[in-house]
Amino acid sequence: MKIGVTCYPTVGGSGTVATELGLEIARRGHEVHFICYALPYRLGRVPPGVTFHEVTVPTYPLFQYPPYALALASQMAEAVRTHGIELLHVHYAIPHAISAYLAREILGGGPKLVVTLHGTDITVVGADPSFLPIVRLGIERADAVTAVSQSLADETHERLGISKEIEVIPNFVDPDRCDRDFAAAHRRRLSPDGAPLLVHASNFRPVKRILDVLEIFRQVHKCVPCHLAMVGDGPDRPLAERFARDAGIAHRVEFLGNVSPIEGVVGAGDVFLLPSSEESFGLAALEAMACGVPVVASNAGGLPELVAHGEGGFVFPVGDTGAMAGCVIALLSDPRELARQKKLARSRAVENFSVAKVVDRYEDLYRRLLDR
Ligand code: GMT
Repeated sequence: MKIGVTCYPTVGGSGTVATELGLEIARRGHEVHFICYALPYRLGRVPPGVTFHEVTVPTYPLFQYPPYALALASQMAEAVRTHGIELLHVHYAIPHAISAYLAREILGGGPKLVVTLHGTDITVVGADPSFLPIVRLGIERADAVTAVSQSLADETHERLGISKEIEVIPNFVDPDRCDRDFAAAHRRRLSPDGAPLLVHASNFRPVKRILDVLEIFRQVHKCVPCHLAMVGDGPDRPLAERFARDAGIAHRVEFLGNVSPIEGVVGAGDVFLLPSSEESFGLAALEAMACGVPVVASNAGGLPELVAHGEGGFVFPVGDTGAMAGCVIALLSDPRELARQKKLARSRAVENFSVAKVVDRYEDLYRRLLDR
């Protein structure tokens, strides 16, 4: 098969999933073309069978907002024409779904279109009236639409008022990316006194509620001295740094920025915190589980589909920092139970969300569409 993939190339779950999926599809002998405005951060060395097509957007004094969606559509059409791409798989609906639809219109037919919804493309920006009609059109004209959780599929039906079938294909992880020695080296640095280590990783946007992360840590640290590693960056970082200073916990909290590979730091932790108000899936939590780190999370969106309460993780109502802190304290105070939860986290990730199983489902979807 010849597959075109479009995603945001920046650090983030949708770009990670799109890139790892493309790479795995290429490993299975198919031809994969990434069509993006920059080389996806996770691509690294471009392997045989993978081609990168850079989308460039010309500037012009009239363009206060460079028309990226149009440049992308033209580049997609060109790549399809030149390389015989049979299927375009776009990740994150805005603006990729409508660009793919336009590309097919330019060609007068041709490639099958698959749109994978990742979360905020529906729950935050996609539901905004300025985007909703165009997102709805892009979804309705696709040959197949997938969502990373049942919760996101349901929200898409409700918020967009569409009845189109949405196939749920969860995100996935490669458990072999967890390197115990590398994680142990991070742990020695982040917890030189050997105290427990809590970890959070995100883009520090308001939906991640990173002040809740710090509040949970503050409560836990009062009972069980520990450390907190904050991985990632984003708009709420200054607020969080101020909170840590004001709460007198700054000396135990390290803001690390974006790190690569994320599994190094995440895998160094004892517990991973994700108290988000919106979370279609929570890929960072899955990465933690795969490294044997139990997750304490909110029950927002698709998180309860990933984190089974009591089986390598725990979920609580959004904003209930007291319950989340209580859960972490109980875990850290009971080494046998913590060790049991670490094992359960790893096995849940491996059994339900490993790359091989989930990519089979995408490959099967591509075949079904191309055989149609
Ligand atoms: O919109 C974001 O916050 C970023 C977006 C992304 O591109 O990573 O995150 C969403 O997609 C991820 C990959 O499917 C999911 O793991 C995240 O849960 C989802 N974020 C939200 O729903 C807030």
